[in-house]
Amino acid sequence: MKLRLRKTYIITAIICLPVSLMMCRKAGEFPESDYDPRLSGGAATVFDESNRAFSHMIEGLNANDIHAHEVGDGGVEQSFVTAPAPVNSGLGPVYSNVSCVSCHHNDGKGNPTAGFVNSSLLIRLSIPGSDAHGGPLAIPGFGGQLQDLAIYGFQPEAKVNISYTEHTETFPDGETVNLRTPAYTLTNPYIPLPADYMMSPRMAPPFFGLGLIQNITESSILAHADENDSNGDGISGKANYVWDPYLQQRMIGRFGLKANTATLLTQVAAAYQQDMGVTSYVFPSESSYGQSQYDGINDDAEIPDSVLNGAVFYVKTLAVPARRNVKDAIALRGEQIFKQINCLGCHTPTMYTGVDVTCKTLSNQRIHPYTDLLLHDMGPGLADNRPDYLATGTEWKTAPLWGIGLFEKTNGIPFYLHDGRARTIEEAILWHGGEAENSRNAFKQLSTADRKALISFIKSL
Ligand code: HEC
Ligand code: HEC
Ligand SMILES: [Ca+2]
Ligand SMILES: [Ca+2]
Ligand SMILES: [Ca+2]
Repeated sequence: MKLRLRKTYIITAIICLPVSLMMCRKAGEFPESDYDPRLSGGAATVFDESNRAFSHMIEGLNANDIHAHEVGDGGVEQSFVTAPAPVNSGLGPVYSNVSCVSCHHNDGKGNPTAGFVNSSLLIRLSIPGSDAHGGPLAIPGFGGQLQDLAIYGFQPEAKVNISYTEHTETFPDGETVNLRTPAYTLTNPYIPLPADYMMSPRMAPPFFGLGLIQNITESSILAHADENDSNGDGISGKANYVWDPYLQQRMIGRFGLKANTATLLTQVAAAYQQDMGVTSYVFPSESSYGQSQYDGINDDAEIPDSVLNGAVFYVKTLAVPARRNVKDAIALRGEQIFKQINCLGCHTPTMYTGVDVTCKTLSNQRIHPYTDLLLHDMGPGLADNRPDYLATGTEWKTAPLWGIGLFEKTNGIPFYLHDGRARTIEEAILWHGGEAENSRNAFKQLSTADRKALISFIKSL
């Protein structure tokens, strides 16, 4: 393992050195031919196709940073336990899972079950209206997220029941695909739920490349927005703007499936507090604060600042896996089709990062996330009917497609879309509606060979 890792780092270094030397030039000054299409994360790319593909540190960190990354790596793997305990104390009283990686499997995606170890689905909750900052209105007694597990002596807020109904879609060549529509019901609430509650089921997305995402300038995200669809292609992406409770300001949203969080610090601190019931300097109160199950203990942070900061630094500095099969004729044909049927109207292939003075590897990079980080109406089939800041009940952030071809390796059984309903890439595409309806219909009409080519392109990412 060590040996192979060293080899992949050496290869990365050989490839990244000339790239980083070229970095003094401004983005956009490069002729296409200067680029290696494998470098999905620019200098922050790693060459590994194994089940650990999402778990590598970016190059170019100093000794302090490497230490912080390693502290974070340990931290995200730790399972929390009921207080008092000598280590990792403070789970709950109510929670959704016991560690980061039990939801984000192998630093990758999760699976769409609920209420079990290793299940990665959580339910966001609200009632109609919005809070003082334009965000979702929390349900009294439940807050903005459902915790479906509890430590001994406490009751989960409710249990989640998921059932699926299937229907079949047929391609013109006769090949069929089964699509499953999920239905969610909450059972055994610890107190009655209001009649008009709304829920948004969400499955854990991968961790890697997030330092790059954090570093894309706001103006280059807005450059892709087209709220009134002035170019008439049926696609009208818009940015989400959210309240950051730590910085106490309104900011562009980048993280979360509706771009509902602005910074990695808030995202990770909220994961500790809401997903695991673990308090920190960012969120010093338990998720159950103010509820009847609140344990009444005036909590100090249950994790030291170094653990929270380490976890943030860890996800910031995970490298993006390199693209594969870049010279494969079928995949290249698929790339043309991806353009032709306007998948790239939302899945923007190329973005540029700005400057991060603390990290050269994340600065001024040409990257290939295949997302515009914008919100799009995806139609009634994918709707959760729960607004989240500026995102309506039918809008979702374009899912990044980098690394998607490796989900089978990192997850065993891969699951796609915000709630994991899709089991194959074909299923995921067939669920596209709303602004993506034209692309979806064009996909459905492709010849067998073109359809397979498109899928093989996506699997090369
Ligand atoms: C119960 C399962 C669960 C646990 C435990 C969990 N997460 Fe998540 N994570 C999610 C889900 C679901 C989302 C999407 C949230 C949303 O859309 O609001 C997410 C989103 C994220 C994101 C944003 C990714 C992106 O591309 O936008 C980061 C970063 C993250 N989690 C880090 C962590 C860390 C670090 C921990 C441990 C401290 C953790 N998570 C624990 C389920 C989980
Ligand atoms: C209007 C914008 C838009 C267009 C056009 C579009 N997509 Fe998407 N795509 C999205 C959004 C938003 C999601 C996330 C939806 C969700 O999770 O419910 C997504 C999700 C996906 C996923 C699942 C990713 C994952 O990690 O689960 C795949 C695969 C995908 N798109 C491929 C395509 C292909 C191929 C095309 C062209 C046929 C296409 N998309 C066209 C916006 C778009
Ligand atoms: Ca706690
Ligand atoms: Ca709650
Ligand atoms: Ca448009």
